[in-house]
Amino acid sequence: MQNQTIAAISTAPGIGAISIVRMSGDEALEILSKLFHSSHTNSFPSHTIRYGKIMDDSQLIDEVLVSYFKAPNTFTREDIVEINTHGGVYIAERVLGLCLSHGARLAENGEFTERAFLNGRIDLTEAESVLDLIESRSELSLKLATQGLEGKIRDLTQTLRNQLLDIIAKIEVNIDYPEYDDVQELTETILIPNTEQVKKSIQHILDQAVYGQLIKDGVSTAIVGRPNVGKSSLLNALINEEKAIVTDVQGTTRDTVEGRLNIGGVTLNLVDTAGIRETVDQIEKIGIEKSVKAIENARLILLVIDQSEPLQEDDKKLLAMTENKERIIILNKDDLPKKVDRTFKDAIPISSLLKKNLDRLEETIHTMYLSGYLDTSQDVYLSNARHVGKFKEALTHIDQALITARNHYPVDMIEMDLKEAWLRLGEVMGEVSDTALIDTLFSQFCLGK
Ligand SMILES: Nc1nc2c(ncn2[C@@H]2O[C@H](COP(=O)(O)OP(=O)(O)OP(=O)(O)O)[C@@H](O)[C@H]2O)c(=O)[nH]1
Ligand SMILES: [Mg+2]
Repeated sequence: MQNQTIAAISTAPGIGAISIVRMSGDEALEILSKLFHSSHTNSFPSHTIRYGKIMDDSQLIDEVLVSYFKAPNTFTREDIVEINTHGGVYIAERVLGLCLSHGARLAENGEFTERAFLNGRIDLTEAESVLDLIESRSELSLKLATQGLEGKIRDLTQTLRNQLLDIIAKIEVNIDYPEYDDVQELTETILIPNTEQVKKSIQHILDQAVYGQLIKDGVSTAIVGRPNVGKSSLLNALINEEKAIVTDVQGTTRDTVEGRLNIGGVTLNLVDTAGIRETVDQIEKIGIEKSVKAIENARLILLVIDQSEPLQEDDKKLLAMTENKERIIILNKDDLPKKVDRTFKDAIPISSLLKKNLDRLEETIHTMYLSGYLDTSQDVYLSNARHVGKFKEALTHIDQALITARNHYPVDMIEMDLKEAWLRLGEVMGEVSDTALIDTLFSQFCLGK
């Protein structure tokens, strides 16, 4: 079935220098001809730009530049027309309205990219990388997104699939011509070692993906401690903004306060929490429950201790509560005389008030999550949760295949799991006809993308 021509405003809403109305589909040029008046509309060579006027009957709407890209060398592999209007919400909407009244349909979120995928211009990993590219917030997350865009995730996945296919082919030959191959020998010398090789590669990719996901999603970090130790002061000092209220009243912070910090490519998603202590105050109690939840949900805990006071029961409780988590102990108020009666290994003395020694804290966090791990010029990092999920599923099937092989079950049983693994990896690139999945994925895009 022929696709209807779609249209949307592709630039961000609001006032800007230019806005772009984009159309994709067989009728794009024909629709354009009904609203675009130019001194040479009779010929519009592909991949060129024309100056002209957008007219609604005899009314001039705007002076514009129009680019025309003829299929198939276009983003969607369909004809594409892009009308560059003057920036402004109303003008762009007016031009879009004209496109729609002359036969285009309003595009859905991500529909241009979805067409690029459906028409085979890009695979799913590349389409998802477009989204990651748009959402990237640091140099490193941008690098990861471009890895996907360059097709590196596809190539990596395809290599593994070919290796699996090779093993499957050997099994097929054995099933078809059992007289030529000794099953025992085939299993011992080829199936098990080759499958183990694939397993090792997938395992390595999944180990690396932990860093990829960290870069993409950031480290969820909770700032915790008993009241008045300076948690909110620390949040404010780190993000350089007076975001959380700071007072010398115990129990100032009642609700969690969030902030974001980029430390050399590692994004910290910070949550400042209510000070934890025994209390009868109803509101404070709710805040404290939220703090406990924040501790559970966080990957990294910044446990703040006021080193100008002796250690208190509430401090001890928090030390015990966070013992098994990734944690940095922070000895705050280092500008005051030291009264804390215990030493802590690897604790970092700081002063949130004077912003003293924060660089050491940041260095520690950076080393914890990045140093030595990421080399985007050498390795490909999965950062997309869907890809990681599919790789994990593939690994489960490969493990099962190995168990079957080691137990000397018939080779077609090994093959079943290897095929499943091969299919799961295919799903990474979108080799599925699951339209619900595809629709959900592309709906995350903005309109006009
Ligand atoms: N001298 C000194 N005072 C500090 C420092 N950090 C915070 N304070 C003071 O300690 C008091 C409490 O600070 P907050 O940041 O509100 O403490 P909190 O841990 O968020 O407190 P709650 O929200 O009540 O749990 C304020 O008066 C701050 O100015 C520091 O490094 N040195
Ligand atoms: Mg506070």
